[in-house]
Amino acid sequence: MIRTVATKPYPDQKPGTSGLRKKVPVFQQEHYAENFIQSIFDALDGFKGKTLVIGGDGRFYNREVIQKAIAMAAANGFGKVMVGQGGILSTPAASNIIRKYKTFGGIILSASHNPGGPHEDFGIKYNASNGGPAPEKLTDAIFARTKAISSFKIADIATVDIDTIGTVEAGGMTVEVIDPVADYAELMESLFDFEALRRLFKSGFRMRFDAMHAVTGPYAKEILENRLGAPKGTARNFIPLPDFGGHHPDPNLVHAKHLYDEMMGPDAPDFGAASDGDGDRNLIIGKGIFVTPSDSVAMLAANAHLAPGYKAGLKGIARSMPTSGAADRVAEKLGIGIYETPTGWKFFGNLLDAGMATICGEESAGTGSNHVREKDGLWAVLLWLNILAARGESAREIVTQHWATYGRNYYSRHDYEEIEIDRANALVDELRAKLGSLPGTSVRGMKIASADDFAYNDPVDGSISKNQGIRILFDGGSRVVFRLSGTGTSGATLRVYIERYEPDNSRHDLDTQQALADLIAAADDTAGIRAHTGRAKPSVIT
Ligand code: VG1
Ligand code: CO
Repeated sequence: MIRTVATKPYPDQKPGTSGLRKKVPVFQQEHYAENFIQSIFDALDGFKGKTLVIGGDGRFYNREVIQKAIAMAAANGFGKVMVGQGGILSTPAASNIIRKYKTFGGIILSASHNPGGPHEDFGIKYNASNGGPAPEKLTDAIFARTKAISSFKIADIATVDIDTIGTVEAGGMTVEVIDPVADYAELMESLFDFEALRRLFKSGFRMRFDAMHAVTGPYAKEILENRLGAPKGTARNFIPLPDFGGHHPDPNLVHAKHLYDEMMGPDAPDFGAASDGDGDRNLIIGKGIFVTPSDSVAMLAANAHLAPGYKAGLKGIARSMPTSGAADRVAEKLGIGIYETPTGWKFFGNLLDAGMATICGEESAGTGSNHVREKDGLWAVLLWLNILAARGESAREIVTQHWATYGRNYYSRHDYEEIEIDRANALVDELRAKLGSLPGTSVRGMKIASADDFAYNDPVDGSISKNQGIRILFDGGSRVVFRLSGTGTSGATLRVYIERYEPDNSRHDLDTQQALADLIAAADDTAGIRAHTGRAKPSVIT
């Protein structure tokens, strides 16, 4: 039986950088999840009888919302849902399933790298039939709907067994529970030289992959250990836990410090990597050398042709605006297009669909390609491995040679987390108001060449996205970028992105923070970070 349940809107269901993210207790309010899911369905057209993919990163409240989503999909007229066994689907795996089985779209339950548990974060995002995050037009429509919603539809069905692979009927709809790993592993096998990788591990190559008790555990175990023959224990923390073992599943130098320390230590393995809550981010650390995500995009693009899936070369490279310009130099050398988009993977979708870009990346540890429409943590790790195997060199050699060829973009991001929303807005408003007066003036002896608030004009559909981050560009190409996070769940997070290009090969081994010290000071002078936030230093430096 289908019930129509009366409800009242919640005013705060605005999808951020990737979907709606809130604390679990917020999601547990009566009809909160139902309202948002119904708003997604109401914003969509033409899905009657079609297939919806549902999965999540296994965090607390995942199973409950999956049951709601199944019952609501049935009531709203979907013909079928495909659910990852145990409710598990990494974000890139979900994207692949949507594309491979030509489904209508998918609902992914995740708050990515944010912590999980009864008092931590939860999230819902919708991906369209191309497998990518809902474009802005759709998220705007969903948000508009959340403000007007007055009822939702749900089928009265018993709890569906999502732990047994197979097909059942529920509320007049087919529910297929699928192996979350198989299709993804097959896709990876089609892109990379698994034979060469098997030989690499057989030769004694040692690696650590830290799944951080999040969704990539089963994927890494199957691909690295079972299919590629890496020794047992290569994948660590590989069992997804609802609270990620009490840690932030954020593969950065703060939350994956243990991996960093191991990779810098005397008995470091050859290669270290980690992924985040939903499996779309990657951390790459070679023996004794950390690879910044911005550099990683550039290095993967420069070497991608060594992997079978990319041997024909790249069509173009796309990077988010705050990501360093290292990839631009590679694109220039390859003679291919380079595109600068706002933060968030949804902006890459059109470029990938139009065949204008093959590899995309963000400074926030997201890298991916046209194989799916999401960033893909394990994909980046496997491409690195393929390049290491093909070149027969260490990560350190590859990185330092890259800098010698292209120069080095020193890069760092400073995050000021959980600051008061009013104070964060005041900082941005003040900065925005003086943008016009900055060009031509000097800070710390550096002349400002231009200052603006980034607007993106999508070359494919002509849509314009404004206010995507304040950029201050100095003579010589150094820059500082300011923007407020769209994924946080408490207070505001100010992100300050700092970049300086160093062509001189003899100056490529400086400490990053020291190399950027004058720009860091200039950022504070210009934006009054300390005065506005009341913080003497950032909460996280990457
Ligand atoms: C952050 C990152 C952004 C990334 C987004 C989603 O957004 O900066 O690059 O696309 O997270 O990543 P924000 O608005 O907080 O800066 V994930 O791994 O959360 O899907
Ligand atoms: Co993520």
